[in-house]
Amino acid sequence: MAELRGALIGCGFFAVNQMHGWALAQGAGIVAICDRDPQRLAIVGDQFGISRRYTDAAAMFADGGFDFVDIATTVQSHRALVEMAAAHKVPAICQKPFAPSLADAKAMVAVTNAAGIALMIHENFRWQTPIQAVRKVLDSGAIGTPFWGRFSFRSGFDVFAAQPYLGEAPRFIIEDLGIHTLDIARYILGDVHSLTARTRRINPKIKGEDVATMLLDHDSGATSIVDVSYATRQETEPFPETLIELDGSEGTLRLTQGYALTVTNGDGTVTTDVSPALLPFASRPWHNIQESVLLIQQHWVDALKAGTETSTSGADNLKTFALVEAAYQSAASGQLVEIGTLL
Ligand code: NAD
Ligand code: 89V
Repeated sequence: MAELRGALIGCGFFAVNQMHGWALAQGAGIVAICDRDPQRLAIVGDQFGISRRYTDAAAMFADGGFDFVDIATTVQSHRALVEMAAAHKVPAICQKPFAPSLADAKAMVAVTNAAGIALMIHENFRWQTPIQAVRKVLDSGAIGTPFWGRFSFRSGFDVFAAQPYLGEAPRFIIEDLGIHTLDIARYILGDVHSLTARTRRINPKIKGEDVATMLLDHDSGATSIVDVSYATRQETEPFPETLIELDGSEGTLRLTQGYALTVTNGDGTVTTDVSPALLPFASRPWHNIQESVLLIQQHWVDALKAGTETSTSGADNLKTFALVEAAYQSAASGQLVEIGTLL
């Protein structure tokens, strides 16, 4: 099959990683880019040698000539751009967070279903090499049936330097980062039927919460804790590592700082290095995230060619996004939230 032609909308901070990913992905390439900021358009267009450049997404869709669109803008524009893609019957990838609200996200799934086009949310954290390694251990049966888990991301890294908008939003860590951690919890322990959350703001310079602790009841019967913080200073800064603890009927698994995966069961204890690759365009400490960008984009190309549903399709990601909404509701009310009432 011929190389798939992609168009990318939003040439900001993170899109540079996506453009590098497209340059390395097999079977697809970017032929057109769009950003309403001409400066960003010029920087990314020149860096990646893209001559078709637009400041208006509607004009780019009208001209056409691409097989999919990669939406790398911030959340406010996601629904309008996905609706534009659906109107032109162009399969779409949309960055997380899915949408400003669960109602918007549901409408985006409905409009793409009605148009018969694929929608994938760029929820890349489950594609990280250490997270895939955890999944493989579970699938091998080495720890039996998991009954308890902890998914933890605690950092003091200054994320506001590269993404200043994160300090301005009334919702911060759950919507921006916890969304990834909640998705990993779903990916590893399965869907969730109820959630309880507590939040705090420690950094007085930002508007939203920067600490959250969530208790998840999974359909499988497992219980997990998802805890995230950007107010945690440690001797060795772990950004952007997600640390995982799983207890199972036959053993335990620990993914610890430095990408070490330790499995203990009746056969003893084995520790494996599950570090991500340092891709040619990548830089530490972001390389874990950067590699997962290439992996999710390759997954999109392969699925689009095969006509199969992606791992983080719109329909799948609604279930992660519902956990985000539930966490804010629970933190506000102090009560447990049943996920079924939201979906
Ligand atoms: P950014 O503000 O640096 O870039 C967004 C760009 O989109 C800007 O250049 C802006 O001009 C452009 N834009 C906005 N609306 C537009 C529209 N309607 N038409 C054309 N251009 C438009 O933001 P960022 O930090 O690159 O984040 C972008 C998205 O990526 C966010 O949703 C963020 O949450 C997500 N993100 C994901 C990861 C990840 O690992 N998956 C990491 C960082 C950021
Ligand atoms: O992955 C993200 O969405 C980023 C960061 C890791 C900084 O939270 O915004």
